[in-house]
Amino acid sequence: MLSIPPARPQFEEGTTLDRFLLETLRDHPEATGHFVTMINQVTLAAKLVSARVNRAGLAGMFGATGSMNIQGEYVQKMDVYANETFKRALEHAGVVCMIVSEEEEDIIPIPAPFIPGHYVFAMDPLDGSSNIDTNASIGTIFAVFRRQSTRGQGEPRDVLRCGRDMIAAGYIVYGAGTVLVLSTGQGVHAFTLDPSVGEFFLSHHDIRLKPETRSYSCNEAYSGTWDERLQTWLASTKDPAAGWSARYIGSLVGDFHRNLVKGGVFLYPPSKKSPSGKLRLLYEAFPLAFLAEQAGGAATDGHGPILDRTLASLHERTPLYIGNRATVTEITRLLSTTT
Ligand code: AHM
Ligand code: MG
Repeated sequence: MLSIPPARPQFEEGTTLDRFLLETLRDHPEATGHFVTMINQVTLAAKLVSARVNRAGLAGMFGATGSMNIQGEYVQKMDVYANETFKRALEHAGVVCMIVSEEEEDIIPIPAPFIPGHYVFAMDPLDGSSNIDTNASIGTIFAVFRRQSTRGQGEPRDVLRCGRDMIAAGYIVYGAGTVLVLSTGQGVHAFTLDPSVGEFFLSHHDIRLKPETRSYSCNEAYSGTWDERLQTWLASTKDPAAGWSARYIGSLVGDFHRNLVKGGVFLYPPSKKSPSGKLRLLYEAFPLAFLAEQAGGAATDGHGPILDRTLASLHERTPLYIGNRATVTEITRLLSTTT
């Protein structure tokens, strides 16, 4: 009798990011070439930034440049390096028509003689950069839209979009290891860089956020100026019987990644210091909300889903409540009740 070998799992150990994309995007041949090229350029930049982050202390890359960005924040040397590296990697590949970066006030057009492509790429090139000098996790966050205009360098309407128009989103966290987390709308998958061969390999397939986990991440020192209903909720987490714990790195990408893997909710409410919230809608809240929803979690601005918002200006800020669905829903319900 013939024995039939067990079916090969679709994604066996050693699946590279490239192979994963080609197999999962097989039904979208029109997108495959350009999209995969764009992600390949993202991974090239990520490897360069990862290598520089690992050597930051030796390469004289700790500390600030002495100048401030358009957000009024001190620019770190690594912010500049990451911004330039991602721009250089993407501009010549013929796949994006424009780039938007936290580090630059205006839309960054694709310079001649390079050819503008199908996609809009919005990024926070180095989130949590104030943590560089401490070796804590930092990261690059990105959102991808398909352009609406049909030719040329792209127009503001290509980026002033509803969050639900995103076709892909992800981040790279530079921590104890370098991990790329990506969604193209078919679940959330993580790829870990093996620095010895310079490849990203699938390490976490179809990550799911549990419906509920009792862990929160926020800058609690600001809670004295939060909405009182939120202060009451926060006080309730101090009941030992409720079983809560707190984890806060102060690096959105690091905190979100931890919560994605272990469970938890991240909050950055409006405070006296940041009345509209601190985080930016386009390249922080939108992409992480895309990932959270794809993983079965939720993300709101305290009133409704982040992804239902439409961007009014490039660097618009928003409050953010993101992570396990039950806690995000509870907080949003509390904030929506009239006092
Ligand atoms: P950045 O994009 O300039 O690094 O600022 C955003 C960072 C987030 O990573 C983090 O969640 C937040 O700022 C921390 O803010 P705070 O120091 O107010 O807690
Ligand atoms: Mg940031």
